[in-house]
Amino acid sequence: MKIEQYQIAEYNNSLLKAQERNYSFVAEKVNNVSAVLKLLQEFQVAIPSWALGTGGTRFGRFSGAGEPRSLEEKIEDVGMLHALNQSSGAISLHIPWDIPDNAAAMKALAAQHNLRFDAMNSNTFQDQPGQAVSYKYGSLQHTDKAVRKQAIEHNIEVIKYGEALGSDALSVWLADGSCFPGQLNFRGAFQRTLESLQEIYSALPDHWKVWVEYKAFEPNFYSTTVGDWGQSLLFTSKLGPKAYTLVDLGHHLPNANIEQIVSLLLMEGKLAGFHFNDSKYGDDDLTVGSINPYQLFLIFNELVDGMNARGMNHATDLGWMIDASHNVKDPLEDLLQSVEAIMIAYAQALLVDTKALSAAQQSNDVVAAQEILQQAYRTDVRPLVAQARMLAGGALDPLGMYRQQKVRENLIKERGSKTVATGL
Ligand code: PSV
Ligand code: MN
Ligand code: MN
Repeated sequence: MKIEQYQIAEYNNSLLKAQERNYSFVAEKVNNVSAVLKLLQEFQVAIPSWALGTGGTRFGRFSGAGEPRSLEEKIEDVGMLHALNQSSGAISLHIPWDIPDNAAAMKALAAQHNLRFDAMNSNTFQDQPGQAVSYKYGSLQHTDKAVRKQAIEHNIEVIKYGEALGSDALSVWLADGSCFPGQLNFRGAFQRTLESLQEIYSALPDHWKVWVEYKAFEPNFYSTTVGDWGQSLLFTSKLGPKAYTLVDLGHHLPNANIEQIVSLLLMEGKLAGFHFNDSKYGDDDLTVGSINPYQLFLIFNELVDGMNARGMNHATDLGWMIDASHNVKDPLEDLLQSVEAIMIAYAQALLVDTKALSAAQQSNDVVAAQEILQQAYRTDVRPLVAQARMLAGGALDPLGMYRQQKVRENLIKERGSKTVATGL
């Protein structure tokens, strides 16, 4: 299923009048609107290969129909999303869920769809068939050297796959931890994990980075060895300049002030980037912006402010990725919604009057500071985002066009109704 440029142009024509009206209404209130449009067009969010199929819960998985049966089909799905929104120009692979057997061919296929390969994700949280030793009691932290060695070698293998694909980052999330008090010596687990990470670090090619993702709980429910940003920062500081801390929005304890964490990691030059999702209770992996869009805006506000202060390129200097998966939605529709929510939050953050905010902060005008942020947040920036997308060659309303083109129905015809994509 491919969406052609002429179809997008035709679709946009049907919406153009309304778009022009809505766009001019918001554009006249924005200073330097062309700079905002340019930043929006440059911003790209990577799609995880494991989010293209229906996600499971630990109680069951209700597979959707027309799911991608191979990595090729996953790349095609992301290519289709990118054609629609022009903001999903990268794919992130999880090994061994999506092993690129023929890396050159995969790279060529991705390039045909204007996609690049984002960070590579290793998996030492599941045992694979034929594996010599088990990760039941952890991987890089394990008390048995043979398990640690197996996990280190797996990560090095993932780097090799990534090199062949043109990726430049390894993303490590560890399920390591403990389920009961007394099960683990915390310092011992930390030291062993650090030594293992150091071996992986020393296998990184020159221009590569390693991202250490933290998570408060699950699957371990008493302690997690990389449990919060402090522990991740401790690892990444000890590892060296190629190591950064990855923030997954769903990996905090309830009500954590994620925007403050982001601000300080950025200040220290240790922020790797994001796994975007949303949550109400835990690592819910819900659609970005579906539960707490104000928090997402506040995070982007810190990002824009912090990245500008450090002279960073918004589009390329951090890793932007979605990490969500759904049991009840069409995964492609869900991804379109997530990317849209990210673009909206980013656009709102670009509208913040930073000079006025800084003055309000300086004079402790609390009310003015709040008003300035909310003024940006309460602006309906959707026509701005749509305008940027149309200028880049995308559809004014990607989800609307997806439905109009009956993409899912066509994928079911092509692939069948009983397909199950690899992933969790
Ligand atoms: C773990 O909850 C996580 O967020 C990590 O990023 C994994 O790689 C991913 O989810 C797998 O779904
Ligand atoms: Mn994640
Ligand atoms: Mn997660």
